[in-house]
Amino acid sequence: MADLPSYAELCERTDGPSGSSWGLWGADDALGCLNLLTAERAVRGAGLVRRGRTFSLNLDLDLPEPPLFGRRAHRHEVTWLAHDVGHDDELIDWNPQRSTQWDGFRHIRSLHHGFYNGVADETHGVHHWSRRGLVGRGVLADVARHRERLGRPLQPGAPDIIEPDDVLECLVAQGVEVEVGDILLVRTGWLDWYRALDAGGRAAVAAGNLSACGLRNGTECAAMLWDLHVAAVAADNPALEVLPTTTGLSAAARQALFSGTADTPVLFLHGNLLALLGIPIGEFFDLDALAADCAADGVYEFLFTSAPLNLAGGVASPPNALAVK
Ligand code: UVW
Repeated sequence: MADLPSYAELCERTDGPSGSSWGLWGADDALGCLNLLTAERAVRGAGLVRRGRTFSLNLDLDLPEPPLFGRRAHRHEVTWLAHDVGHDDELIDWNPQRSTQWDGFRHIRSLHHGFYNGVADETHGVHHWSRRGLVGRGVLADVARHRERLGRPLQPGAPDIIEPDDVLECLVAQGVEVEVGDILLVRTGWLDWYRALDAGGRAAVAAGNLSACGLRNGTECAAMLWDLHVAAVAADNPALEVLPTTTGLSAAARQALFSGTADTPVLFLHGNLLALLGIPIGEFFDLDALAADCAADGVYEFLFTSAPLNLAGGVASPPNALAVK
């Protein structure tokens, strides 16, 4: 896919929604940019393993606690098997989006055009991703460290916007380039900040109208990510994008959003990435140990693997993600 169109070209198309990649991988495609994870790119990723140092990128399933966005806290019950020979597990009321997650293409649609690629809602599901498996080259953009070094530290608990240039300049400062089909991991420092909160602080985060630093909403970061031709993007914060998602919008744009006249992607990065471009979004990825290692050895590229759940029709999944250096 050396000839992938630019985001500007996608905006000019008339044979599908403007700013969409619909049809690029076929009319019935449910993988989106995961199509970029070719066998060659898996080999490229595997070639980056030098020390065998492995980083699990999954949070404890019980975090955040309390859950955010009004999601329910599951119960984990360990039951006894007959004759007390051992145990089974039961997860009751478990929401795969409580903790570290991939948002699948059923999560957010374009109100005007529908779900990714214009295929029926029910044909999507994380089972497609599970059967493919995600293996390739991962790249970390440690924007939190970068901004700190610049003397402009991000404010994790505030609607502090990360601009496309913050990400691009961070990559340059780290001396690493994103290649076509990479999985880009963006560290905002939100999780590090959240972990330092006591129970009262965590309850306040869950109770309020959540504010969190993140990528600029709307189309600018979508354009940047598409033009890098990433296979997927993930961050250590609650939504990848800044929260509230209305941050920085004009009064007219807010009115358009709430009256339903504006389409979701125009205002909401989720809408652009999931519904229009087919770029999976990862949230609550635990990047702190990986980032410390990258800062220590100056190597920001690694083998990335992820095995989502084989959940037919699933909206989201824990990534079961690893980075190996
Ligand atoms: C938002 O959509 C803001 O977050 P999530 O993907 O967790 O639902």
